Amino acid sequence: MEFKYIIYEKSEGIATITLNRPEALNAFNKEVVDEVLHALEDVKSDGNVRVIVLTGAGEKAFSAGADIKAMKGMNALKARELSLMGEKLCNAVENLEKPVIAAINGYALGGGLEVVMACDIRIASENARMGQTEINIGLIPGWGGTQRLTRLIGKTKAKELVFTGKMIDAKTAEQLGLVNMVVPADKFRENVRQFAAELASKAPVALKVAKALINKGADMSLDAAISLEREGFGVVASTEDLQEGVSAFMEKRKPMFKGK
Ligand code: CO8
Repeated sequence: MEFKYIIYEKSEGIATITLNRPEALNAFNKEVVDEVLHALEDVKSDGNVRVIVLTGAGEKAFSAGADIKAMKGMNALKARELSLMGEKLCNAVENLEKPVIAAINGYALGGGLEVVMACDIRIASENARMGQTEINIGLIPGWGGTQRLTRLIGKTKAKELVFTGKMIDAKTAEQLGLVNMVVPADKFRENVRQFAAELASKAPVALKVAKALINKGADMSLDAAISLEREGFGVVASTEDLQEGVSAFMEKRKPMFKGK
């Protein structure tokens, strides 16, 4: 597929998907969502890809959310369609069996923040600004924001952000536990690359099972989730990569994991 609204690159086990509609601050329309979903399908079937970085083109925005201009005259059916579209995207990111890093290079607002929250790791540039700003245009988050935000930072702060629609800076987002780390703007791409490379060097099956356990287990009873962990542990323990990890430890060398 020819991509028009994203840049899709793969190198050294890292696939980078760059939202590329800077004239609209990388706002999501149907075409952007379709292209990201296509790239995620490719990532799924490419055994060489170990980790995905999702980011925005330009210095200004990761994404300013769903395309507001496409909402003019929107009826209930169209709104439902738009909501489903974002839900599909967020679920595809969350359920992908490889880690996804959100590299937040600027604004992540509305649907932009909702996509960020579906990622596994969030790295923000110091000049990033985040918010569930939908209330300012008379809307609510419709791509899982009320739920994922609450699960990430708790009801108290989630209500404050959703009710006021205010933007917060990267440091505040880090203090709230919304992002993993904040890095200087001039070292942003380099730091994201280093973090991605670190994840790409880990055992893929272990990463895949750990991601599924943390995501699924968070919505289960502790007892059921721990049982699930036991089963997952059994699967990971049966991989060739575990034997490689043990051998590498004993031979005092770096392990070379193959995802088997
Ligand atoms: N959609 C479409 N175009 C956008 C969007 C957007 N979300 N955000 C910015 N743009 C466009 C602007 O219209 C402008 O284009 P033009 O030059 O043609 O007028 C261009 O991008 C640059 O933007 P600004 O001139 O506004 O840049 P500023 O630096 O002055 O301001 C802001 C930057 C503060 C980020 C400002 O653009 C802004 O507030 N944007 C809107 C952010 C927002 O509210 N996002 C939430 C959207 S709603 C949503 O995501 C809901 C998801 C769930 C949907 C469920 C469906 C029912």
